[in-house]
Formats: sequence, structure tokens, C-alpha cells
Amino acid sequence: MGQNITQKILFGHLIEGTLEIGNEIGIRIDQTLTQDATGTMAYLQFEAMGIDRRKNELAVSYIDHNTVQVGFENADDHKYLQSTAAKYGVIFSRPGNGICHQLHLERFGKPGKTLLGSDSHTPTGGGIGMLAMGAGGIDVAVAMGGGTFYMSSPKIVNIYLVGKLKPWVSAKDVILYVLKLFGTKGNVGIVFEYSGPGIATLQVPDRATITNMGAECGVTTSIFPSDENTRKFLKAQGRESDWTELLADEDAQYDDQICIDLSELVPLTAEPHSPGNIAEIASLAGKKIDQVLIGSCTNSSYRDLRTAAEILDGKMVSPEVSLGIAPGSREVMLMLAKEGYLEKLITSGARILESACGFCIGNHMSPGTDAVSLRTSNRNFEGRSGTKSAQVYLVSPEVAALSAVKGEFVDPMQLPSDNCPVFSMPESFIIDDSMLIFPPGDGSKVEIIRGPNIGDPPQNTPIEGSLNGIAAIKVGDKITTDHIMPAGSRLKYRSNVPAYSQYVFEPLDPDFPERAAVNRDAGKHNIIIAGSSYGQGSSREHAALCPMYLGVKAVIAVSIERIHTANLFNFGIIPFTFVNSEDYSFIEEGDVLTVPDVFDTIELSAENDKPVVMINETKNREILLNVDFTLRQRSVLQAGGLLAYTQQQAK
Ligand code: MIC
Ligand code: SF4
Repeated sequence: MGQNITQKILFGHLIEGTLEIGNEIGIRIDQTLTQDATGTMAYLQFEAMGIDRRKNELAVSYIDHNTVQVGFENADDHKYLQSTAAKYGVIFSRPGNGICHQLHLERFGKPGKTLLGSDSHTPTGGGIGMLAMGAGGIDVAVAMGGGTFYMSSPKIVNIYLVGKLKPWVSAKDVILYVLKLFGTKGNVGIVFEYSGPGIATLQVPDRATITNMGAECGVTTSIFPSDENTRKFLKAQGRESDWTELLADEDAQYDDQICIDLSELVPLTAEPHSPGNIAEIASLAGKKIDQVLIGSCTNSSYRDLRTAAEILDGKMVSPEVSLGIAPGSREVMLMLAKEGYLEKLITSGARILESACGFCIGNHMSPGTDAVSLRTSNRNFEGRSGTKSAQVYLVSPEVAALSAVKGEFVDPMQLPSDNCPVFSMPESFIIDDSMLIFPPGDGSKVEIIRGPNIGDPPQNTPIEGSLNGIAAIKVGDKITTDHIMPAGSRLKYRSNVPAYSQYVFEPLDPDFPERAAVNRDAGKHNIIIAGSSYGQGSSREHAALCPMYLGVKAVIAVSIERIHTANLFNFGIIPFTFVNSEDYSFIEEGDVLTVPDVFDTIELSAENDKPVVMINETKNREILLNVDFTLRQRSVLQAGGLLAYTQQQAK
């Protein structure tokens, strides 16, 4: 039987397990990437593992998230990351060089390779045929040390594309349409594999926009074949020798298939406050707007910004609108500058921002009160922009640029199609790797620079005996990691867990940290009760690490997203799910919850394939919990987390 491309890559990298949907498999990771906001913890954990040098094929440490210095903390983090990169054999991408996903695609990604990144949008690499996945920093640290990456063998869903996009409709509309079909929950353990005649009409930057934002569906990753378009892109990057063809076999099988006719799509948007709230732009035409931001790892390529520049050429941004543009990389910025597009952008009144995540993570350019902000980024969770009352809409660069001029939503389908800029891939990009620092051959003499904000990664103390819990907080459905561990202005505490822990659940319940600390200090175990799709969004392991620091020992949810589940295991927090989701309503904040001899009970339940019985002492009621944990996951929990487990294994 023929293989699809996901299977080809998985078989080629399989170390443990069999490819049956839902089975835990262990795979070899070729390349890793980290970014500054998750990287400090990843390298602190790498150091704690006692490995002297990175062992995988290629590792890159990017500085892109927090480049705006307010206080000394970020600059100190950057120094720490630069020195760890030199010491451990990691390539360092200096602040200003660009956003990790855009840069990795341009300079390092290779078809057929596996890539693990401490950022949920790592699947961007799927645009050139990589099996690229997001994970917590500690998983990336283990992979850098040559360790196996464990994941659930995916269900492979084929998205078969036919037709060609109409003028004014672009890749962002494709992925927004996919989000409309699949939503933001219920897709755990899936890989979207694209194929069909329609893919030949999509260039690498288009494909990367689509694989990037597959993350919003909660899938493990998304992948396109590596074909002639991929070769052209890599050739233009001066890397044709990195190209290999990677196509699904003619008789490849998939676990499911849907077909999308590209020619039927129209411009779409994700309305506040979820990337899954899809509406047609036509339904919003004429609505007043206040801010437009073009950039982020989803839509900041040369293709996207050149298109925006062509639309803005000779026009002025509306006086009611603030337009910011953040190129995805220095290469993009140089291309725009050399070809005169930067001048067109500046002349139109656009504010040129640094090649970094910036506005997307809410650390600058927060909109005004109740403002309507149009962004080409991938997440519009409430408050992520830094302004709780802001209404953030996710749109294509075409809609963003047109609307910035008019001061209101513009439906491009009402405009002549001849006005739509046509893009063709340049023969060559401007290649300038001078902002990359390559590590010395021998890093043993390199001194690691640690500012006062950088502390040791806290370790968990494993539960002994019973889970003696208190429902310390009860939250609803679709709680994102931005709700659990806000980023934006709090990002600078990423390497200081005691300080960052003071903001756990800040947007939902700012008193939580104090309450949890009181329980913890009284010897009680804090438990988080949640609805469905808990931990959506980012890969940030602080959404497990900081609750761990506050004494959280278990999460009980209707369902938990993939990366967050892995992060909970990694920090020794038990990720229970309800057997009967109605039981969610039988627990209230403050209830006393007990599982006697918790690890023995879990072992017995796992062996006999039976649920764990938890007692809600306050309500005098038994509640059944799923424990479909593997032996490895159970051992990690018992050790108190992956760091302790890895240290034990190394002895
Ligand atoms: C995000 O887009 O939410 C982030 C910031 O890039 C995160 C990583 C982080 O929290 O540092 C992600 O997507 O994983
Ligand atoms: Fe950066 Fe935004 Fe992309 Fe996250 S989603 S990596 S914050 S640009």
C-alpha cells in the first residue's frame, strides 16, 4: 500500500511504537528551534540535564518575541540565550533578524526533515514539506540532547485542493475556511496533509500561511508536499541543494478526506474573540476601524508585504487609522527596501515596525478602548492585544491594506479584479546571514551570562500518597494559554518563575495566585477544573510550570489540548479528563476532592483499563476520571516531571 507524506516522514524517523492512531510513538527530531520567550526555560532545563553539547542535526535559538526593552530583563535574557547558544552548539539569530518561523523557512528548513520548536506555530515549516511541530521547551531541550520525542500517532486528514483562488482571495482565506470547517477544538491528534491539483497554484509563502494557522485548529501539524514550487523557493533562497521531492504515493491512503475548491472561496475574517469565529468580509463592509497591523509569522512574507505595498501605493492611510507593518524578517525588509516597496509603505503613512512578533503577542501597539483592530496575525483571543475591550479581527493582507486606506472594512470583491496585485516568486531573494551567529566548534570555555532575573528552573515535588485536593479555580470552555499565563507586558518574567507565577489566571481571576499559595502552604493540593479544549493556543510551558509552582497537582477538564497536555505531564501535573462530561457541573470552586493513593490507583486503573474514582468530599459524590496514560507518562508523573525523570534515567 502506498504512503502519504506524513507516513513517509514518520516511518523514516520512528524509534518506538507503531503507527496506529492514538498510539504513543517516539520519533527522532532532526532540527529544533527555540524563541526567546520559551527559550530561556528550555536552555535552563537543558543545562539542568547536564548535557554538554547539542546532539541533533541543527538547532537555532531565535530572538523575536520580546525585543522591546522595558527594564533590564529582556536584554539579560538575550545575553543568556546568546551565551548558551555558543556554549551548546546552537545557531543564534540576533534580535532584529526576524520571526523564527519566517526565518527558519527561509534559511534552514528542509523537506522531509522533522522539526520541533518551542512555539506552537512551528508547523509553518510544513509549507516546505517538513514534519514540523510545536512543543514545550523541555521537550525541545530533550530533542536537542538527542532524545526521543513522544507524540500520539496521528490521524491523517487529507485536505484535497482543487481550482485556483480568485483575485483578492489569498492563503489567509484558505486557512480561515479550514477553521470554519474544523473549528478550534476537537482536532487533537490530527495532521492535515494537503494535496490535489490546487496546490500547484499556491507558492511556499501561501502554503506556510496555511500550515502556520493550522495550529489554531489544534492539530498536531499541517504539511504540504515538496514539489517544483518548493524547489523554486529554495533555489531563490540559494538553497536548491536542500530540496528533495516529497510527494504522496498515488495510492496513498488517508484516515479522512475533505475537498476544497479554491475558486469558490471569498475573503473571510475571524471575528472577536476566537480564530474560529469565521465570517465573510462582505458582511462587515463599511464598519469603521481604528487600527490595522500587518505582520506576524502568519502573513509577513515578502509576498504579503509587497502585496500590501502595491495596494497602498500612491494612497494615504485614513486619518482615523493607525497602520503598523512588521516585516517577518530582515530579508523581507531588505527586499522591500531594494525594490522601492518600503518607500511606498512609508509614503502611505504606515508605521514601520521591527521584524519581530511585537504587536502579535501584545507587547506593543495595543489598540485603544473598544477599538476595532484588523490584524493579519493568527490569534484574536480576548485581551491578547493588551486591550481587553478591543475587537480584533483576523484578515488577509489584501483586506488589511484596503481597509487601512478607507478607514472601514472593505470587501475587495466589490473592486475590479484587475486592481488586485499579482505576485510571482522572485528568482532570488537577498541573502544576508550576517545577523546569525554560528557557534564555535568547542563551547567548553564559553561562560554563560546570567542576569539577576534568571533563576534555576523550579522542580516539582511528586505527590506522596493521596491527592488531597481543593478545586482552586473553575474555568469554562476554550481557556487559552493566554488566559492561564498572559504574555504581553508580563513576558519579561519568563525566566523568573516566582515572579511570573503572580500572574497565573490574571485575566480570569487575579486572586488565584494568592489563594493557591495559601492552599499550597497549608499542605493542600490545588486542582484546576476546566471545560472543553483547555490550554488552547500557545506552546508556552509556563502555563503548566507556574501553576506547578503554586502547588497545582492536577487539572480535571472535559478535554485538554495536545501541547498543553504534554506540558502538564512534563511538570508533574496530572491531566485528568472527565469520563462523563456532565460531572463538570458537580464540582464547584472550593470543593474538597480526593483520590486515595493516587499513583497506585492510577497504576491499577491503567492496567485494568478502568477509570479512576475521585471523591468530591464536599458534595459527597464519586466522579470518574480517565487515565489513558502510557507507562512512560505515568513514570514521568511519579518522578515529579520530565526533568526529574530525565535526570533519573541518566543515572
Ligand atoms: C504565541 O503566539 O502565543 C506565542 C507567544 O508565540 C507562543 C509561545 C510563547 O508563549 O512564548 C506560542 O505560540 O507557542
Ligand atoms: Fe510570534 Fe505571533 Fe507568531 Fe507567536 S503567533 S510566533 S507571537 S508572530
